[in-house]
Amino acid sequence: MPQSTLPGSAVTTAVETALEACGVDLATLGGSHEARSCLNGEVLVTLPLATEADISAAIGEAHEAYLAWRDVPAPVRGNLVKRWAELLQLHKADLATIVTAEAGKVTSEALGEVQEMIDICDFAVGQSRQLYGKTMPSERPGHRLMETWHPLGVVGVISAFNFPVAVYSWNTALALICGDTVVWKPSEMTTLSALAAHTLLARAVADVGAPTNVHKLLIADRAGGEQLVDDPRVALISATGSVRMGREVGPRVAQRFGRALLELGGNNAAIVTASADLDLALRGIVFAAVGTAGQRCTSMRRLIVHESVVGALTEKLVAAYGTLRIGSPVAADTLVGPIINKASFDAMQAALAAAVEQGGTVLCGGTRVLEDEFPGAYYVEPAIVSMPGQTGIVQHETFAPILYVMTYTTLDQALALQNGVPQGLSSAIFTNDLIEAEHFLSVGGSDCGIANVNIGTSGAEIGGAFGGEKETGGGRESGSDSWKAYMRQATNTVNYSGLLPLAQGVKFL
Ligand code: UN1
Repeated sequence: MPQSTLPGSAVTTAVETALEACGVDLATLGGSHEARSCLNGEVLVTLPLATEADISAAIGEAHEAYLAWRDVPAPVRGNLVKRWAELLQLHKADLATIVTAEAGKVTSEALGEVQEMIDICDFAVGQSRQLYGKTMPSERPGHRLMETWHPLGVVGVISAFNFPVAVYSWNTALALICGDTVVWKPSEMTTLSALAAHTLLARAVADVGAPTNVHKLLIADRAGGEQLVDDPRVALISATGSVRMGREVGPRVAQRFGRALLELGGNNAAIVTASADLDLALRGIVFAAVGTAGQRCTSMRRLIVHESVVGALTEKLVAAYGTLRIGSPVAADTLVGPIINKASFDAMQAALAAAVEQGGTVLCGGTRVLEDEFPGAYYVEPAIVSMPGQTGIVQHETFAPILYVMTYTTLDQALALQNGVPQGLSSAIFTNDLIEAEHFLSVGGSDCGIANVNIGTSGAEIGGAFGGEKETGGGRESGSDSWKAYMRQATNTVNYSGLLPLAQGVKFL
């Protein structure tokens, strides 16, 4: 159901007001980079692009700052993140306005994204008092064996357009409390969201008196990203994006023996069993498949349904898709905003054509709407496609709202389909059968980094570790003990015996 009440160039005014509220001085902007709104395709603001020399200088300054910051006690470092959270809370609506304008998220999801930043800051502040190392019993008398965790250095963060600020904040909040400094290259499609989040952090830095350069923002193109990846002064590259991007970043960082934390593509599925509560499943599926216009890493792309309920469920789904309000993400009742750009739209159309060619049937959606009103923006009806099997296009992550539906007879078949793709980020099962649920979570069940029961594939809380296996890249960010990725571990043996017994009973001298 397309809606045509879009704000037009009022978007630009709203973004300028929000940027100023966050502390950005608009007079200092201007340059060759055009920050656009995907709501209408308009240029919002222009920004200067960092040159090779700027990038090198930024990394150098961040490294200098690291040498001072690592000596600040971790709980004191936590004060910086605590202040950042306060400013994010104060400017939650401003930052959400900019996220909506650039990435097209509906207001509730944009506010949720900023809330996710505040949540990880809270988590990181607590973590700043819990950078625990273990003490182990030594095999030698009069010896102490223990481990300590030390800051790592400069962390390079490369982030994607779909979560323009939250995923970056997972990395930054933890890196800062761990004693690292951060150089951030955001997506070129969401540079204003980045500028606002960075400015709020710069204000927090000033407020608590932390070193100015603990955090640097690079508005840079692809070559700038490559420079960051290749610079040996950057200890860890944490990159979110496509598998194609990860295939380049991983080996380049490994080549110089740097560390990489990769969060790449997903091809997330839900299994719906015969015992599932179909109304609950319906809501979980629609949010996961359609939320953020199908542009989350965790978006549901495949539905594996027991043959006995597939008819009833697809009927409900097609009916629900028919009521989705598509249009201005700032209108209170909109659920589906625009997708990011023409390339995404073209990829979606190509995927739908391939699916039909491979025997699929489009049950609903796939059409562009509001084209006359907004020729420079891409509003699409989310699509559901019934597929006879899982070869071809279903193996690929298309970053757009397409849900492929397949059927199964036995749970083993369902699990084989669930795991039978190259990616391994998120997964779900809808069931009221304890045995099915436990099978899904067991070692022979889902092979993904995230496996949920009676919840969709997206919308994870920050408290758990976030990331996935196989082509998703293996990295873990956000909660649990992900902080360890941002530190180096040292093992210490202290001998207070006055003798020199050797381990493993070795006799020497
Ligand atoms: C992403 O899409 O890269 O679980 C991150 C979710 C969000 C984070 C998604 N909390 O959907």
